[in-house]
Amino acid sequence: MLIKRHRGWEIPESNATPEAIFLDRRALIGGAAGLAAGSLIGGRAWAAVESGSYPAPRNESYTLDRAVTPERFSGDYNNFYEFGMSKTVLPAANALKTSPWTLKIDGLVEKPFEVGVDDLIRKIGLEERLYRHRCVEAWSMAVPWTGFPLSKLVALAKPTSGAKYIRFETFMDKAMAPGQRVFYYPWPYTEGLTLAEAGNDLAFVVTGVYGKPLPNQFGAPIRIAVPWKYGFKSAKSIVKVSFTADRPKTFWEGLQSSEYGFWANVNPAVPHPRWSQASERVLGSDQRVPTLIYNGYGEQVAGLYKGLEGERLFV
Ligand SMILES: Nc1nc2c(c(=O)[nH]1)N[C@H]1C(S)=C(S)[C@@H](COP(=O)(O)O)O[C@H]1N2
Ligand SMILES: [Mo]
Repeated sequence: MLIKRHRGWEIPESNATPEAIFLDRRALIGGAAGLAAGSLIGGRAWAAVESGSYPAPRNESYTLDRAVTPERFSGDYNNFYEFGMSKTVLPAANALKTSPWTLKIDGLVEKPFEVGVDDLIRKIGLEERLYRHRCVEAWSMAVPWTGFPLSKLVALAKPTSGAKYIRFETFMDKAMAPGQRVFYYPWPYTEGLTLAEAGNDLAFVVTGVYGKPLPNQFGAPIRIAVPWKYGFKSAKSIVKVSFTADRPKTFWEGLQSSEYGFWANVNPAVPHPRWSQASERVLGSDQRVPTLIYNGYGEQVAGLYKGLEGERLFV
C-alpha cells in the first residue's frame, strides 16, 4: 500500500539514520556571528530573546528521572511531516515564517476570537517545565519546554457547556511546506483531546525550548505537549484551536486508525501492531530504557480514564 511505503516515521529505529547537520544557535548568538543568528532563528524569536521573556522561571514541580537531552540531539531528529518525512527537517523548516502568527479560537465558545502569539504570551505568562517525550516509534527525549498550561488557554476561550473536545490544527501552506504537497496525507495536521485531558495540569502549550523561543523544527511558534501520550498527539505550529461536541478525527487516525487512535496513551504492555513498545531509545545515547505506563505520569493522569476501560486507550 502506497501510504505504508512512504510513512518514514514508522521505520524501525535501527534503520533510521539521522544525518548530522546541527547549527548551534546559542554559540552563534553569543559570538561574533550574532547577525547570522538573527536570521537563523527568525525575527520574532530574535526579538523575544532580546526582550528578556526567555528563559522563563522553571516550575520545579515537574522533575525528570533522567538527564535533559542535549539540544544537538533533540534539535536534529524531528518529526515534522510538513517539511519532509526524514528526521532531518531542520534545513527545510527554515522556510517556516513564524511572524506574525495568529491563533484562531473557535467552535463551541462564548465568542470566537483571534489572538497574536506574542499577545497571548504577554497575557498568560511563561514558565519552564522539564518533560519526557515518547514517540510512538520508540525513541524518547527529555526537554525543558517553555510555555503555559493548556487549561489557561481553555479558560481564556470560555467553552460553552456543549464543548467536550478540543481540536488543534496546524498551519496549511503548500508553498512554504513541501510535505503538504504530498497528496495522500490528510492535511492539515490535526490532533485532539477531551476537555478533561486538556484541563489536566500536564497538558502544556509550548512556545519555547532550551530557554529560548522554539526553533522552527520543534513546531514554532506555538505547539502542544501532552507528555503522557505518544508524541504525535503533540501538534506543532498550530493556527487554530476549536472546541467541539464530537470527537475530532485526527491526522494519523485518519490515515490508519488500526494503528493510531484518538487516545494514544503510552503503555509498554500494548505493542504497536508492527513493533514492541516495551522500551525506548533515548536520543543521543545507544541505551534503551524501559517505557513506563503513561510515560511515567500515571499518578497525574490515570484518573482521567476511569470508566473508559472499554476504549482503545493505548493505541
Ligand atoms: N504538525 C505536526 N505536528 C507534529 C508532527 C508532524 O509531523 N506535524 N509530528 C508529531 C510527532 S510523531 C512527534 S514524535 C513530535 C515530535 O516533536 P519534536 O520534533 O519536537 O521532537 O511532533 C508531533 N507533532
Ligand atoms: Mo512521534
